[in-house]
Amino acid sequence: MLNASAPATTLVIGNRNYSSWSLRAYLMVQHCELPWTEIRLPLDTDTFERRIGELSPTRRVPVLRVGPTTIWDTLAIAEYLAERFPSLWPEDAAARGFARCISAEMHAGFLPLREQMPMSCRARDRQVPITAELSADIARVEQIWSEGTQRFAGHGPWLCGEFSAADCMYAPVAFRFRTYGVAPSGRAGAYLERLLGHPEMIAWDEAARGESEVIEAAEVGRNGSRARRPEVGTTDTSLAGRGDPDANR
Ligand SMILES: N[C@@H](CCC(=O)N[C@@H](CS)C(=O)NCC(=O)O)C(=O)O
Repeated sequence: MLNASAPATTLVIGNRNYSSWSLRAYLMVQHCELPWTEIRLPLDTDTFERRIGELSPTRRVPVLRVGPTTIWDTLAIAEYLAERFPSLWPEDAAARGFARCISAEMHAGFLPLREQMPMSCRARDRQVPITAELSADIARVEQIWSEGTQRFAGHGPWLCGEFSAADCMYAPVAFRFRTYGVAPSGRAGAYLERLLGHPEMIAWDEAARGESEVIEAAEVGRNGSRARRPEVGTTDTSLAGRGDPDANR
């Protein structure tokens, strides 16, 4: 924990219901037990447009502000925090290496998953077509979750043993899987339940339910009826409905 003379820390986030990158950073600062104040700018609103420029050089959230220092981009926030709170990465070198790899992989990839299954914590029973690209992303997530929880089980029950930044990076996938009915089996399934049961995930989820903003573009797959269209390269069109791409949430 920081001492009393530590500079004020602020986390700029979007709506809890929709902002998956904000969720990741929130879990990180909470894990570090860092006292912080929140600036919440709901995405796609005039408030966001009016204020984001003065807070974020990329006009995106999350942004961490510690005294005069501004840190943007979730992976950079993880590394910045980990300099003072090393427990944000696993202690074991092999686990730490794996955690960094899969965190980078999430940060740089999984675009079909992020586009085709936008996070909306409140939403349930949504159905979208499982395109070949989406199916590959889901399979890769399941593989990572199975491998991590098996290889590092000796250090703890999380993705790389002890709870770490890697769990934060994959946390929004848990809300997505719940919304779109993706139910991994075995170790990956158990890990999904563990993530959804994390106290900070429950707190975030409850706060999301209290939010009133609705971003229609992220509310896809209602009754399997939105924007149905065939996909190039689709191997499974059994699920109906595809919403608007939204990689930025
Ligand atoms: N690479 C950035 C992505 C941040 C991002 O895309 N944030 C979204 C919200 S989850 C955003 O600010 N969107 C606003 C916009 O694109 O106007 C990170 O890792 O933090």
